[in-house]
Amino acid sequence: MKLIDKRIRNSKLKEKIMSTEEASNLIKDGMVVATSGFTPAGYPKAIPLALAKRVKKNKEKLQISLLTGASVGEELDGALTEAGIIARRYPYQTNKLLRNNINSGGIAYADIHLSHFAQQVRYGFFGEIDLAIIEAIAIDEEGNIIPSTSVGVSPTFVDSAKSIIIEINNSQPLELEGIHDIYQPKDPPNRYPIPLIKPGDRIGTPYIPTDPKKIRAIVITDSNDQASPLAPIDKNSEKIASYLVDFLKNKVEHNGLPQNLLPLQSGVGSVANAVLAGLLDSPFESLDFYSEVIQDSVLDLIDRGKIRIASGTSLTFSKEGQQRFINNLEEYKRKIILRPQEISNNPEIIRRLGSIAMNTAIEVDIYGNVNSTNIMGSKMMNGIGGSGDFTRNAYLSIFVTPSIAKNGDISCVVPMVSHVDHTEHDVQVIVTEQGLADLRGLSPRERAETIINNCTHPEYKSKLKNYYQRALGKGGHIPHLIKEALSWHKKFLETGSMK
Ligand code: 0RQ
Repeated sequence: MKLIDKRIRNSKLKEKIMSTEEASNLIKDGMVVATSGFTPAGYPKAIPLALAKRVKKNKEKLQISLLTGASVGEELDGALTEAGIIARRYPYQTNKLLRNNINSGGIAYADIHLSHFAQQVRYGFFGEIDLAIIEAIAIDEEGNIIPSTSVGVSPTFVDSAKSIIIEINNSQPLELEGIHDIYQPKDPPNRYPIPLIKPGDRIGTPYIPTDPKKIRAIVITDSNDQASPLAPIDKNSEKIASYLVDFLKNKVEHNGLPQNLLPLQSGVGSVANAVLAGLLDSPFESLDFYSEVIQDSVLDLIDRGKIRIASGTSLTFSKEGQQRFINNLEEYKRKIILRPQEISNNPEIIRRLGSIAMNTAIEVDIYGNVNSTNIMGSKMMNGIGGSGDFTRNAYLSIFVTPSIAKNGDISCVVPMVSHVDHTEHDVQVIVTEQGLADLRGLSPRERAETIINNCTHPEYKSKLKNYYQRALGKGGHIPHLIKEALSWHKKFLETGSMK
């Protein structure tokens, strides 16, 4: 069989094949455009590049609202930002140029919990979706889309959009077929419980149900997902990982946590990666992952025979990870399931499974509030992503962060965070390279003492103790000297150091 017949199995749909330039002409000024893609995996690449090139060349005025699953690659967020095409952006991003435009007010960005996004699209919160652009490995006989390395919000975009463009990406292996499990809940008042009881349950279809009449164009492409380079694991990340593994071991021995723990969720980044690496040499076996992003460290754990099942919404590998995954795809496919982010991050399911959530903070305060998004309370970094979905609903909600940033000029433990994403009500454990604070059941005053004693850097410990002692003199359930609490950040902004 010819490759094209394997990739497009509905012969009538082959008539829709066109060049990327022609397909990009379907995108018009003012449109709401929704694309596949989650943490640079499975996003369309050729059409956005063609669009950006044309707009720049012709100096066209063309601006769109861009909706995706989460962050996407340079070819989409980078190229469209550079060409001035993005007017509005939802729900998460990690692109430097885009971030700068958001922070200067040039692009309107709303940072949204990833589990909420699909239903908010269906509820019409972002207006009608004019066009969905979806990367696929194939289209089946009925015209259904078989997605590539991520699912994200694609099923909802395909349902809601007036028209669909498909990028068939020949560099994404056809053998991915069967890894996906697509299920969409009905909307209130007709919503039923989601029938997923165990992380490995399959409850949907291996393709995105698609109305073939809406498919306006198909383009054939051949380029890899932008790989995320993995930072080497540093000493501090190793320390954080070892405190965390010891804590979990202790909970298994003394607090009835099962031997194979509970389904794990881990954020992205180097500390998160180190924590998963810490599990490699831990005594835990038969681990389940119910997370959003599946990174290289999950492949390590699978290879070591530590993982029973890993469920997520995207495959976010380094260059070597991509190759390793492809070389042993049939084996990995037995252990990995990709779901819509509405299911991978679903509060109902996370509460049911009793996940152990591990995410990274920018800063934490002495009472346990966490800032994950806004540097110095004001400059957007990436977004809340899925951290809130898991943190609010997990069995155990853990945040990790180095105790200092910017060569020690910033303490990541402060009296009051400059922006709150996760409140004191949601956060149960904080870990830095200095130690671990177990906040479960503690009053705010007990939390402050534990966090200051266990997690702060020696350079800042006496300063924080001094603040807390004087705040105690003022009394209150959460003792604070409000003006002084806020002046920590002010001092950094004015002098370049919190010291
Ligand atoms: O600055 O970029 O100028 O070097 O913040 O910090 O240490 O590189 O950390 O890459 O692990 O990201 C929270 C942003 C951490 C990420 C965050 C500065 C620091 C550096 C980045 P530079 P690092 P990481 C799963 C769950 C929210 C979404 C989430 C994130 C930059 O983990 O986006 O969890 N999380 N999703 O120097 C000022 C401080 C600072 C600081 C660090 N206290 N004050 N600047 N920095 N601490 C994924 C998804 O949901 C898709």
